Amino acid sequence: MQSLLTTTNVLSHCCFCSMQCALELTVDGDEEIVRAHPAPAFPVASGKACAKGVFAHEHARHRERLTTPLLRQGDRFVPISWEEALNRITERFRSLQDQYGRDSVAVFGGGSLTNEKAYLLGKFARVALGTANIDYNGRYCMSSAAAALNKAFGLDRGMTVPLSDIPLARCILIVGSNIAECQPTMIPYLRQAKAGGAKVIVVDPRRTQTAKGADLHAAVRPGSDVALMNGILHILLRDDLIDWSFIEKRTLSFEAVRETVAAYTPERVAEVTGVPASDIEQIARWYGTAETAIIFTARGIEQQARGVDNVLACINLVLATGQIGRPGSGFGAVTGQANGQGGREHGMKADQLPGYRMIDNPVDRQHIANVWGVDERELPGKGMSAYELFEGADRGDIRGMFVMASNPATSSPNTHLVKRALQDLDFLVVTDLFLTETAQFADVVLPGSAWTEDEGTMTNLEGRIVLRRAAQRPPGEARLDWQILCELAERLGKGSFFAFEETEDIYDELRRASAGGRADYAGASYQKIAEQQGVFWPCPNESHSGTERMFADSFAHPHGKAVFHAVTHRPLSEEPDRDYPLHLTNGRLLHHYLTGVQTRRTSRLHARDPHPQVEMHPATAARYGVVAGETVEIATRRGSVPMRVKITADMREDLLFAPIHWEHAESINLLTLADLDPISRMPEFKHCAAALRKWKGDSVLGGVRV
Ligand SMILES: Nc1nc2c(c(=O)[nH]1)N[C@H]1C(S)=C(S)[C@@H](COP(=O)(O)OP(=O)(O)OC[C@H]3O[C@@H](n4cnc5c(=O)[nH]c(N)nc54)[C@H](O)[C@@H]3O)O[C@H]1N2
Ligand SMILES: Nc1nc2c(c(=O)[nH]1)N[C@H]1C(S)=C(S)[C@@H](COP(=O)(O)OP(=O)(O)OC[C@H]3O[C@@H](n4cnc5c(=O)[nH]c(N)nc54)[C@H](O)[C@@H]3O)O[C@H]1N2
Ligand code: SF4
Ligand SMILES: [Mo]
Repeated sequence: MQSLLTTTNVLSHCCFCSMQCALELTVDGDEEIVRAHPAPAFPVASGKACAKGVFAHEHARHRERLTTPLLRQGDRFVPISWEEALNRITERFRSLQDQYGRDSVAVFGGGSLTNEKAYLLGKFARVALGTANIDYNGRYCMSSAAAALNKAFGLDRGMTVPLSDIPLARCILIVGSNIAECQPTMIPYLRQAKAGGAKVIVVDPRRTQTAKGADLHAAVRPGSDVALMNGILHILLRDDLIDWSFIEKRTLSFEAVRETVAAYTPERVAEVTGVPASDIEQIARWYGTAETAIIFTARGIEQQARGVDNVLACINLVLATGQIGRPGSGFGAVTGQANGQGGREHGMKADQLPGYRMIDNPVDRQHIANVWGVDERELPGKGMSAYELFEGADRGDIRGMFVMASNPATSSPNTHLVKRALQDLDFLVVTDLFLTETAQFADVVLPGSAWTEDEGTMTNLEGRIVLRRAAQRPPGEARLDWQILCELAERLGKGSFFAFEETEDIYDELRRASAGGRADYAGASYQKIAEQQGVFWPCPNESHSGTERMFADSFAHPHGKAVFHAVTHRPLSEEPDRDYPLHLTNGRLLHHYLTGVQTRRTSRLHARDPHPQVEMHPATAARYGVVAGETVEIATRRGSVPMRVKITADMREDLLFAPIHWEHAESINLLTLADLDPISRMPEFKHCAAALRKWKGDSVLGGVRV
């Protein structure tokens, strides 16, 4: 009873997906979270949360939580003091930079960091270390969407409309996005739209939970989405379902697109995509005649070496029909990580400074140099992108690395190279909650802070900045991430640039740094965020309440117009052939999150899916003579992984699907391909050619030999 009397409720937001559902955490006198439930009054998920969110506080107090700094000694880690850890890191980074140059030490961040921490990590790289080389896991996530949005609209805010616009749409086209498992609390908005008469179309080679709720599912052949979108536009032109006045007044370069799509007849597109011509006609009719419409894309089409083209093909449909900038009409590249939106705005990206300023733009550089109080000439230039950092380490150009809140040994493509590169580094520091697969390569591991321990802001998939309050202190000697960065900066002789007392100080500096930039947070104070239940950026000043819907009157390019881009269908980097006859794709399961470091440590989530299973159609299983539960070998040109078989009729017969949530020998990235998109540098995660073989090794239980 005692603890009940002393409990307090803290308003927080889930640490996992981009919905950022509000959670009320009930904390007792010992700082234990005794209850977590969806906050009823917060607008985003209106009193809902999925199981991941409700149990998310469990991993923060898991017995394997890192509670002291660790130092590698041979094959073991031994606990050391903070003093020793920080001194050692400072000395090693300094000596590497003296010997090999400033850019030889790289920083790698993550999209689960708050805006404050993401901003600080960027400043830490550029000011404390003075290195050009910082990038983050969002390169593997939102980079193709970001590049396409910038090219077409001049600005990358994932969704141009708020979630509350979804029920106003009369047609919703979802391409390569499995909302039902990845943003489950968004489903009620789709249901409301359907109840209002909207047609929902899902384009996915698998009949996902999202597709099952749709009016039409197009089981597209992997990698053929550009052909499908061009085919739809071909029909819209043929049937004059085009908004000519919008094209004329608000866009540029339509003519080249018109010429390109002329060749994409329904018959030809049906052949390339495997989607029946009658379905292509139906999609075009529904999208082209709807009064209001939204297109959503996600990683299914973006995580390809032609990911930018894929998104541009979808945006061409939006612009040709003028379905943007009005209530219920817009485009959304559905952001993935908790702070996947904010994380890409404030300077963790190799080519960007805070507020979406560009690091190679002299005016942008000067603004940030003024806010930081440094000489503009001292700011480094553009660095290497995520996968390229590991290629750089493999070559010996990168000698030291500081990783915070990411597990790239598991989440990068073709991890054979990445692990070799991590192994070869002269000095690796990893700041995490757990001893991840990446941390196991480290020289020093630092115990950082969990989502329940950090105050700070996150920007959700709508562009809504929300405020998460701290509910407990880090366990043992674990420290708040931002304080670790400030301590290290101090030892690197740059303490005066990192003299922050609390997270709000960091945020207020971020607001100044972003002021006048494209992602402008200047007017979105903590107080306003709390009062308004989130603020949509851009919010340029104190009297501005934020921008829910983008591009009502003009786009963000200097000329104010949106730009069409003609794109053509091209084959995948690795199409199936005689040796590797199947497509291998991968993605998410409802109850796990990314490399599974957090969700596999939550008993009720882990129990749902303790090991990965490779999914295939019954006809595929029959063809290879395999049965459900049997262990098979999935082989690609990079390697092979044993996995148990799951049989489901909800997918194409030419496809295997494996989940991404496991490390070490169970990780799908031992098989994936690292071809990069020429513009976004996004790897071709989603597809490679694979062979399915009978497992000849030892008996395997979910990938673990017994
Ligand atoms: N439960 C859960 N939720 C999450 C996450 C998680 O790990 N677990 N992660 C979060 C993050 S970081 C992200 S980025 C998002 C990802 O969210 P999504 O992108 O929606 O998730 P994925 O499962 O990776 O891929 C989506 C779909 O793409 C399909 N696909 C594969 N190839 C193609 C193709 O060529 N064309 C088309 N049209 N579709 C294709 C796959 O079959 C899959 O159903 O989810 C976020 N939410
Ligand atoms: N094959 C394939 N590979 C993929 C994808 C795919 O679809 N297919 N998806 C890609 C995508 S979209 C993404 S986003 C990446 C994600 O790739 P990762 O960044 O590797 O993903 P996580 O598993 O979330 O790793 C985050 C780590 O940070 C820790 N952490 C979480 N919060 C904090 C914090 O506040 N502070 C500190 N210090 N640590 C924290 C967690 O314990 C965890 O170990 O994976 C990519 N890789
Ligand atoms: S994982 Fe996403 S949908 Fe589930 S509670 Fe967290 S933010 Fe909400
Ligand atoms: Mo992601």
